[in-house]
Amino acid sequence: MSSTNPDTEDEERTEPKDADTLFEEHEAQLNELLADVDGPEAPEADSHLSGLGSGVTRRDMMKAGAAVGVAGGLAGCSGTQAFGDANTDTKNSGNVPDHKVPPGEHDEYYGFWSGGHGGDIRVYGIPSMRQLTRIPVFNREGAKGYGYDDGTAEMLEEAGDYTWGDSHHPNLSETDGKYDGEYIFVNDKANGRVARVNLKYFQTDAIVDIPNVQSVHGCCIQSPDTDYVFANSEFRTPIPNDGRDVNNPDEYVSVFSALDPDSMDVRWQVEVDGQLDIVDSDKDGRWVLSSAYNDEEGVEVEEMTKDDRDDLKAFDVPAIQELVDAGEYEEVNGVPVVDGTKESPHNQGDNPVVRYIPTPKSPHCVEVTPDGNYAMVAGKLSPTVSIVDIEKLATADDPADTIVGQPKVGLGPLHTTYDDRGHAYTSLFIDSQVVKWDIEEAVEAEKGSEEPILGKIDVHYNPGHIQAVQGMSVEPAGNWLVALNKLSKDRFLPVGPIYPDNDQLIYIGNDADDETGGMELVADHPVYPEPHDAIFAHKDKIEPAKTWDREDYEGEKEFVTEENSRVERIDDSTVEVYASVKRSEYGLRDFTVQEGDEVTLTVTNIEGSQDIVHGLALPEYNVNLALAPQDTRQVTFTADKPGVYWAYCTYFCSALHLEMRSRMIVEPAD
Ligand code: RUQ
Ligand code: CUA
Repeated sequence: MSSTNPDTEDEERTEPKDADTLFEEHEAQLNELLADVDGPEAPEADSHLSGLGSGVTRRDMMKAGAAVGVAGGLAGCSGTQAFGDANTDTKNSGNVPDHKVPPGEHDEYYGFWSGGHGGDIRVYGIPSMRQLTRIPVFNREGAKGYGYDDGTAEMLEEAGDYTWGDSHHPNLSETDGKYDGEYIFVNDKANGRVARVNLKYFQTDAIVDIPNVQSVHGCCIQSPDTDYVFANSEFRTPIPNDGRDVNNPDEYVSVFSALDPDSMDVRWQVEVDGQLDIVDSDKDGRWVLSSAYNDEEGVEVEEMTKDDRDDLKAFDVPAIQELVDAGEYEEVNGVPVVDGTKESPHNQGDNPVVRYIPTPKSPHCVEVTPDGNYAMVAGKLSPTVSIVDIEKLATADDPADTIVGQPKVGLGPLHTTYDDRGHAYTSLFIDSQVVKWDIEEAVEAEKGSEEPILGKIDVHYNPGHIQAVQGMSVEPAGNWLVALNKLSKDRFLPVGPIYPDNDQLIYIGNDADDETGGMELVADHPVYPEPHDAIFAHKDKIEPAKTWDREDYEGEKEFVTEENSRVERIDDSTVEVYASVKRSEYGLRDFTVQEGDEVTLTVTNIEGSQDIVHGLALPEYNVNLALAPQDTRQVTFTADKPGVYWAYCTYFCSALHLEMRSRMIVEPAD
């Protein structure tokens, strides 16, 4: 480990390490961490990667894939023979409904994927896995004019004016624990923000930059009625992070934030000991649980992974709300911050507001079962999943007693999802598998038992999140599951050194007494980097608008008709231009402004027909509006370059689309 710390920098600079050395070092580091992990037997290698030679297990593939790539073995080979029989891992029992949706027909479910450091949300149909659209959130997006009109540009500006974000966890709003189709809430890991997407228009309508927080990782809504949105700060920092305590990591903190879903204001925060990672809510609005992988409060990887246990934090939300109402907090950067550390007076006695529950080892996820009885915390560096009995949170004397089961599932367990028949499915990052297990059996079995395991299926490769249809709501559908695999290695035509991920569709509607427990892999889907999580809802739960409803912006923006298209000079240097748009003309065939004018363009698509979208682009002025039927957008810019500028339509809207233009004439100042 190198460090910029001067007293550790006396190592002499030598030749760069070769690929094999780097690979061996990573392997050694992981092996050391896993040294006392008594995991289940390593699964066999995948036949696709048979070029690796015998003796290489699936578990080694995280490593082997990298080494082979460097050696040119797989990445460089031509033809497909080297991969063996490409279909060996796709068995078909004949009991799997067709995942291909015929032309003209619709999918049964919506899937909302986070876009990772692309910053967007992607919308897919399930089971076809066809991409239906993308919703820009933290990113600017030319195709939807997002970040270019005044409304979205100001929203992004007020939320910190970053040009990107890292979206990880999309959450659908709920009523009675069921998806109500109103909103998606999603985190920005990069800049400590949370955004709201309005599902009437599939459009981001709010972004909040959370004070006292550098990175938001875990993000969830409160079940059953979305009374709060919760956000975990993953990176510990001083608060306020204004230069104090920079060299004093003991003083850094993580906070748990509660947001109002309507105003998107931060209502309160709770400071904790240790760290916070992923979060999920119980099903009746009392407990919210956050996992942690760095309760060591380390700043370097060796420190972060030192201990065998990290504490799951269970927040008693109504009790915390009472403290806030009673003024029991300190205000930091305008936000009430409640002391939730172990030493806090609020955590003494029989009813601590934050319970600290030790879970093994550097765990990652926490996911609550559809019936609300349990929360699963997967071990990551432990081969187990810890089952927390949510009812016991209020009563157990020893927090450790809330863990009522701990099946041994495999190596690198990360995330868990659920069907409608009492089964849990956990992704195994290191083993590159999905494991299916029985929840009640796991509660009854000895801790560390493999008995509750019903089957495992190979995935390709290294799954992070897995998600089953509606598995996070009270209405799991129990038919389709997607494994969001981080690496695709040999699965697709090579596209250069940044590979697509591989989202694999698995049918889970059958229970069978076989190797996979009835799970069947049905399709591979390359995905653009890098989704982290997804959430799926039945199509009947989402009711998007087909055209804009002008009442939704009445009083804010004028609905510009053909008749009132006009140029209004406000003063010497300010001009307002109003134009309607329809096939195939703008309400103004040209408009003239003076060099140096500040111009505000207000444009309305007056059409009522669905799917007739127009654009308004102004070359060299960075103007790019997308106008759905009945929508109005505004853009403000300074006309600082004299000349003729052809405003044109960006959406191919009619046979006269190319002719659909207007001229902006900027007369030179004399
Ligand atoms: S992450 S692979 Cu949810 Cu950001 Cu787990
Ligand atoms: Cu309007 Cu093309």
